Amino acid sequence: MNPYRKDFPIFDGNDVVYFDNAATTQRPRQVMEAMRAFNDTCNANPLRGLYQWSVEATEAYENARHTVAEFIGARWDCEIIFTRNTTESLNLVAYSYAMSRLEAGDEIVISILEHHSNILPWQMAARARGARLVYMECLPDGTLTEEEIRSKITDRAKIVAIGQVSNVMGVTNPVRLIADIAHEKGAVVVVDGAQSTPHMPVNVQDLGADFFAFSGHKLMGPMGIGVLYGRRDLLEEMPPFLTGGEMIEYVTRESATYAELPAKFEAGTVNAMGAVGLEAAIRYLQGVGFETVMKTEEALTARLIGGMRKIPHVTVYGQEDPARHCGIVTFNIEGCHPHDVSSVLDTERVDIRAGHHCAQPLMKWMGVGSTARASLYFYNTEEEVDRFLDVVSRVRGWLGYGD
Ligand code: C6P
Repeated sequence: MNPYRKDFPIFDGNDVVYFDNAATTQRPRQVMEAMRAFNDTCNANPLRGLYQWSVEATEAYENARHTVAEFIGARWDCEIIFTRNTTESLNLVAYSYAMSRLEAGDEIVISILEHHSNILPWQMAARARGARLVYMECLPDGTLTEEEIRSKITDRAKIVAIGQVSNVMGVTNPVRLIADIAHEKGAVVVVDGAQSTPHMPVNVQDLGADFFAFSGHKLMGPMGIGVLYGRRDLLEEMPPFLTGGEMIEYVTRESATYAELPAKFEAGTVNAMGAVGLEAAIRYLQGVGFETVMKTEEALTARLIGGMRKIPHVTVYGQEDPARHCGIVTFNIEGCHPHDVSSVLDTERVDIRAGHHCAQPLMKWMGVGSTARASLYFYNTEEEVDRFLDVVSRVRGWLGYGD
């Protein structure tokens, strides 16, 4: 039995197979306990009050920032901006950095593998500034080649925005190589770490990321807390994204000066309890250890993909090597709409995602309208994989096919 399962109350007393971890992960007791402790001992508006509860709430919030900074290898705590999620983090960069820096004719380079959250903010900025959005195309298995990367990142590139792990293919992109090439051309590098941070050690400096975004809820933290890492010198020069309370230094009737980092980018009352929950999730993940996370996921993914390959009429997308899936297995069953596949699986309490996975340009490139997707985490088990395979092997029968 998986030794971590007992930490997750949601798995108690039911036999749900939860394979939608790329959408959101389950939370261990320890995360809820940390949030409860905040709630029960020092809940007050942080960064404002001069009384004890507010001071303690501020301390808890800033400790969480420090933990996040260490977790992803930031040099300074003030390089960590708390947001709602990856989507908001990427929008912050687009609205603040791109909108203030881009000029007509500049290029923003992204890849065809991107999630809508790493496409739409750049479409918006490109449209507003007269810049061009350029796509790096991948091979059929989701790989970006060095040749393709070099051919698309030219002297005109000012921003290169890349997902570290694709939420559809599960492939890990060569972020360091992309960053080196982008920096040679004078572009900044924005990394969407939504699908990588929960599964592998991340160091923003080793990656060469100028900005790095991720969401708490995908690594066992609460929903509504996310992170933007930004290089200090860049953040210092950028205009605020949202304005209002707590992000100011001084306000007159007509104008305002802004607070120093990170407050400049955290307008309004912050999600301190969410940050505390995220910190607890990071501590929990560190307790499990990435070696265990990766080894467990790799073994489960190999079992799952190996089983899928034996089932007739099933197409698995992405790389041959299960180790290169980051626990994400996207598939289709011939003749069956992915929504039907998901509904049939649901009747057996097997939870997967079906649809376009917020990656419609990639779906179009793959030549499909939608797919089904199973996504694993280290708390899943071999028994669950076997149950999933058993149900998948019976889907066509359920839907009326004879074979
Ligand atoms: N992908 C999935 O099922 P938010 O919603 O802001 O926390 O994360 C957005 C996001 C950004 N980039 C990538 C690569 C992602 O996978 C996601 C979220 C979920 O695949 C929900 S669509």
